[in-house]
Amino acid sequence: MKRAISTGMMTLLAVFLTAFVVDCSGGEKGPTASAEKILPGNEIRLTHTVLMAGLQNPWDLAFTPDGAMLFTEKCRGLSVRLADGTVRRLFGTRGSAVVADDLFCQGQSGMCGVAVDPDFADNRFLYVYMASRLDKPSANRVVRLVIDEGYATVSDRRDIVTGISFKNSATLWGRAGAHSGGRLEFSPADGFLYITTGDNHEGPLPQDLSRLGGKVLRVDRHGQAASGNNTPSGGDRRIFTYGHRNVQGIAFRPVTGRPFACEHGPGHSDEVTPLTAGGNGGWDPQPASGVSCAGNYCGYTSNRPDGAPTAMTDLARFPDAMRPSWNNHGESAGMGDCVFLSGAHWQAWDGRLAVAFLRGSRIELLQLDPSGMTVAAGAVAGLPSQRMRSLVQGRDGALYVATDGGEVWRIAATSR
Ligand SMILES: [Ca+2]
Repeated sequence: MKRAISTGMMTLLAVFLTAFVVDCSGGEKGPTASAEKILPGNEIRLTHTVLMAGLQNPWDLAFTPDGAMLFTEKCRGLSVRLADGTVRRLFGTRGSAVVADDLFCQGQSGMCGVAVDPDFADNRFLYVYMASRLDKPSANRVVRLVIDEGYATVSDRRDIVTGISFKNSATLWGRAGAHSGGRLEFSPADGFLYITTGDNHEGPLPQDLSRLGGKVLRVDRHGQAASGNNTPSGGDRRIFTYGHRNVQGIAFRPVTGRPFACEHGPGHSDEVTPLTAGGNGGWDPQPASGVSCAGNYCGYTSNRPDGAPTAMTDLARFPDAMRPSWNNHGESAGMGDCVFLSGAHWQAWDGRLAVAFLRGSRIELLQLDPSGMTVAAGAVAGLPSQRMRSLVQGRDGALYVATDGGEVWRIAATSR
């Protein structure tokens, strides 16, 4: 199932954008919105291959140095696809080499992120983010596993971060299991594991520094707080950034190594944000004094007496909040995962941030200035319209995509 996409189809579509956050609150003004710019049109030939199909809600992908592809399915668990196409179920529900009795699947939660240790060749460590009944009440956790040389099974389970906030009951705002975050990525720059979490539809959670929801966590391979997190005084030292809604992707900019969070918005904004250790993302869905919100959660209404929508980055409440690089104000396209394209084979796209959308069913490419602000953006044309869940650049330099429709794609740039 391979086909070349014609050169003409791969031109980038012009889109509108503003480069800086516009303060939706009507309070303090953020940086001035820039004139929209258009990503310079350039034609890159891509080859789109459907590598796998028929999966059940594939959620994340990760590659080992020797070319095996690990993938998760939300309600089944972790599997591996070897270079010769052999697929083995490793860890999860019945039928896996190792059954995880505590794993459960509910709403947006289940077996989510997967990551490969930077020293995998020596230690064979893998990591998954999963909903577990071992916590009371149930919660998300990060589990480390050792995979054997033959990619047949896993062993030596060690749960390195437990008690990551989980929504255990349905509310007016959505089902149980909502807003769990779930991405795992090791930074190639600092070697630490970054874990993204979500706000669980709980108003106080993102700004609560004693709990792990609505955060980006940064830990070592044993789950201990990384050095340099700069967590505000009194907070859980594993917290790298806080004040997030539901971070679905984290990507590390080539050369600088700076982490960027890609965050699912509440109906009016998705956001991409360059992160700073100890930074506040500015999401605070708890009601202000005199404001009432169902379930004490103002994420879809207003947390302000003047009725303005709760801002993804509330510069009125938090003037020092981290500024987003990109915000699609007028649309919530359901931002998913993101990754920087890297390598000369990507031609003009080298160094751009690829962002996947769920409801938007597309990949957007962002061009950033040296400070990390988006100066131009455009959608990749010519791809099938599917909800895109995971974006990973493989060790072969190609872009791999997992879709909610159950497919894994390989997208490669071909020479002109
Ligand atoms: Ca924000």
